[in-house]
Amino acid sequence: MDYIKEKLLKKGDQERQIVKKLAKEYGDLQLDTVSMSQVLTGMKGVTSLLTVTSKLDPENGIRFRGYSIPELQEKLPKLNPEGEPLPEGLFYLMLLDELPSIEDVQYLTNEWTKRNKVPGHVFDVINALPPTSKPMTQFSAGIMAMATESLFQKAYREGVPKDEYWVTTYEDVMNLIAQLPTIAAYIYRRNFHGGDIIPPDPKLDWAANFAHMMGYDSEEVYRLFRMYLFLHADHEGGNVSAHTTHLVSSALSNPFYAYAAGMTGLAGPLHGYANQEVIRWIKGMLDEIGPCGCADEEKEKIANYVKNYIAEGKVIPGFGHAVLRVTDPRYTAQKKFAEKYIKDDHLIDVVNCMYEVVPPVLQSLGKVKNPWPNVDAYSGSLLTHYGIDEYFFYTVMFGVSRALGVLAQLVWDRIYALPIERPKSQTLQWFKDQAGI
Ligand code: NMX
Ligand code: MLT
Repeated sequence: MDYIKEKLLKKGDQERQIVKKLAKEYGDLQLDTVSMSQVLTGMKGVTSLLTVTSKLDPENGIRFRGYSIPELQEKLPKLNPEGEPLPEGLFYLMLLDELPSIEDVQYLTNEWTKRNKVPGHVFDVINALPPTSKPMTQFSAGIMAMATESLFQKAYREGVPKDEYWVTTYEDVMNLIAQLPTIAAYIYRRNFHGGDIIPPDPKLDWAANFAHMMGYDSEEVYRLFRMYLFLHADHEGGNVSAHTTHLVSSALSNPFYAYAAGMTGLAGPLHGYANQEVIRWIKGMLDEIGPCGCADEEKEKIANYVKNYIAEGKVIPGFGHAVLRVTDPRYTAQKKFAEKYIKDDHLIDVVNCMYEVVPPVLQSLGKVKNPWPNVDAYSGSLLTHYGIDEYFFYTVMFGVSRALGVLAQLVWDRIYALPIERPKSQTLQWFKDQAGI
């Protein structure tokens, strides 16, 4: 057994007992109340999930196992003291609740390199889709096709005891994370570079290898990918991709099914699709108003464009959030990255200008709970700066990253032996009866 599994076994035994005790001895404890408006506006703020990997505070943003983004940028192992932490380190932290050493991170890099060979039929499934199909369609289909390899599914059919489900879940999770960059890069090269596929380089870390397989081999892009894959990795349990993955796997569907389902949720325009939509939206605006700086008359042009867009019943991608009530710290981290490494970039200037223009317009509507930018407002402009301007692909990159958090959590779902998730629904008559109307 590898040492990560040994640690999980030890920690998992203790925590499983705690979860069992809480459910049994404290089962009647009231944790929250639910209002009519919460049920009818997407269950916002209703505590109903157990997620250990990260926690989101509306005012302070995400903390991964208690650590903020700036703290982790300092504390997680890096290859170069000036660079960005390796996402492997964040996975280790989320999975084990321990800050990793550089050796721990290297262990994961090596494991993922060993496990990164994608079965041939996965590419056949992707190739069966027309190249015009959306990258996220290809990505989720590819992940579904990987389910043939599920060790969890096999073990379940063979009747392994429930307390051991997590062992093969961990194996599936490690294989899935190892292979996602290869699948994503394959889709990228198939769609945008005539199918000229680049094999992985065993000397590179997980993020750099992804950049390499996409065709970008510079320290600058490696650094950007390490940051990108770190920042998008997790956002507690209630976001659509995390919650879907958790829900589907609660039926003991294998991790490949569960993650493919999560990815179909990530593909929605109110969730991860915004990652790509921001750049399409800005380009559309610039086509209409022309190249612009951030002088007063240019800000006015942007504001008018924003207002007209909203008047058509559409949302401004990259702004707003279901939980956050401040500028997303993931946005701030990317802005700092741009300030440190990038000079004179028109698209980034426009993104910075939007920060001044969009929130007051959204505030003026009187209904938007959070007018501030989210993670998606910045990422596309950084990728575009380094030449990765095929914005239709960005949500796939988000999907590679999101695996780190939600799949670490999935291992814990099985360690805790969480049961099938099955909330109660009611009819409209029932809601009317409650209101007495
Ligand atoms: N532009 C225009 N209107 C907005 C925006 C926005 N960016 N954000 C919220 N609103 C509207 C929203 O559509 C709703 O209108 P109505 O009552 O007419 O249906 C109203 O404001 C209240 O919505 P909120 O309660 O503030 O937001 P909610 O929690 O429902 O939704 C988002 C959160 C993130 C879905 C929403 O802010 C949005 O659509 N943002 C743009 C899309 C986006 O950037 N999504 C990415 C989120 C992060 N991620 O990566 O997943
Ligand atoms: C995410 O990263 O999942 C998004 O910010 C959406 C969310 O947290 O609801």
